[in-house]
Amino acid sequence: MNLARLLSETAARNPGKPAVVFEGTPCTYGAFDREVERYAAMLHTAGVGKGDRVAVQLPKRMEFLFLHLANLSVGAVTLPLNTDYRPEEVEYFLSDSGTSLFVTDAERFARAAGSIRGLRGVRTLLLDGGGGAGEESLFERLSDVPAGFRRSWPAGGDDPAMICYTSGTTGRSKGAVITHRNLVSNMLALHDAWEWTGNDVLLHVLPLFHVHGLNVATHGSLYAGSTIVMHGKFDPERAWDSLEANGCTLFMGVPTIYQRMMGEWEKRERKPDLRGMRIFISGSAPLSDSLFHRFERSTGFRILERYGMTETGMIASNRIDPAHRKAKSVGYPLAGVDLRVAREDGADVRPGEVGEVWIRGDNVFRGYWGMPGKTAESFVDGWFRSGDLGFLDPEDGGRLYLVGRAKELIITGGYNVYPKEIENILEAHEAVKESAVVGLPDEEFGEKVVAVIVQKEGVAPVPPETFVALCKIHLASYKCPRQVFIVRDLPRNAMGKIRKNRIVESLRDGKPL
Ligand code: MLC
Repeated sequence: MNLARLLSETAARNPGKPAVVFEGTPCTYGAFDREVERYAAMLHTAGVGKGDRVAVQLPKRMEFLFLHLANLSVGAVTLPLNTDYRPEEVEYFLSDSGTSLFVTDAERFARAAGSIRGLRGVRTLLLDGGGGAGEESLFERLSDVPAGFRRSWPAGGDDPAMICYTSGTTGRSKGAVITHRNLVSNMLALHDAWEWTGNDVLLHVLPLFHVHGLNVATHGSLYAGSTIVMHGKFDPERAWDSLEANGCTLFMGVPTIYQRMMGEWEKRERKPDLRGMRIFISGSAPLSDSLFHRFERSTGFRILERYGMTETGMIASNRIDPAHRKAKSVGYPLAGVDLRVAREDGADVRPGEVGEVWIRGDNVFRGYWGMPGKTAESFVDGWFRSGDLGFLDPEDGGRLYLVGRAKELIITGGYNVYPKEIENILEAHEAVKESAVVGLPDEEFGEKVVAVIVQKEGVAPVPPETFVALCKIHLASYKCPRQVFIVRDLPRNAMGKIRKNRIVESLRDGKPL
């Protein structure tokens, strides 16, 4: 049960059919599979083998996909990295994971070189030519597959296939170790749930460095033998044009993407012809009922909302029958996924009551890389504690609704951000006494990151922009505060704990803290 092997088998059944059309250039299943093999041979020659971590920080392009599946073919583990990560974030991921090969482009490498060259045991390959200081070039290393080389797919089952870093409650990101079994079981469950076939054409506008764009959209489509029309970057105007021109049947996005698609739809006099379309799927962040209804009123399609997490892959989905898609509900657990709603003491809630969503099944990850303590905290008797609060509707066959979070997580445009990571950066500034980072409701991004800062007494006041600029040095843009407020005090409860709910309410309603 090696994911790359399964995909290679699909490729062998559809050699002449386009697997991916990237920015207008088709790549057939046959050509795709040959490239994966060539990349696998290159990795093998470079000494990359079972269990080795290969970090990939590349713009969205075909090479990303070839390399990822080649890693899995030689038993190595892919660490997909957000292209926006700053050098010190990258350094942490490489050193924490013990990465042996880092593949990136010259531009990113130039920024990060200072931090990365100090890491021992990390070899770097650059996509677009060697670096000034002698880094090797990926393309120069790629050659014809040497005689005698065959992919042997030495990893499978419970062996790791990917390590995906997720933001952490304590400010340190955690690497979720995802196995072949996790990937394959989840892919098969979605294949059935969404009745995916070789006739499907998926418009792909998501980043490849996350579970949504890579595992759900790309693996799923390559397994079904369907065609992916891939855009390098999401643009609402191009997305509608492409859905129509390519007769697409599937689309996947986060709510921010649907929000922007609606804006574009409403501007157009001639609406796109969506005759071929089967399903618009949304995930990674809650879809508001107003957007669900607005989309349906305009396009005639009910968005199918599903629920997942990096640690668990996809958990629940609304049904393929539009009559069984409901606003604000993420549907029913997928085949093979056990789900329960637990009280704080771990007992089941009464039917219909709110509690924490716990998950068990082949889809659930193995643990956090090198963090046995954090892993142990996340599981109870084999159940993964999602941190999401929800309830099952007993009147509607146990349909799942999510209503909030047990932990302080901000989801902005489909990216997860834990406040601690930003607070740590702010509080390292000499003028900052304390800070609180919260998520405020935002029409476009769902939530936006906002910081509230108390300055130390007796130091010259520092303007808010300085703090935004400071964050931008250390953190990817999506984590940086959109607004910074300087206040005299933070509201606290009787225990002295900062009342973040109060901060959110005050800022939202424009009241003083
Ligand atoms: C971009 N920016 C964001 C942001 N995306 N800020 C906050 N939150 C975000 N999500 C920043 C940019 O860096 C830039 O900052 C500014 O906002 C304007 O950028 P933009 O050009 O308007 O943004 P764009 O590049 O178009 O990106 C928007 C987006 C993107 C919605 C297309 O965020 C996106 O692709 N989101 C999908 C994320 C995703 O795939 N999540 C899946 C996680 S997996 P500045 O300062 O530089 O101007 C998962 C499991 C599951 O959660 O169930 O799926």
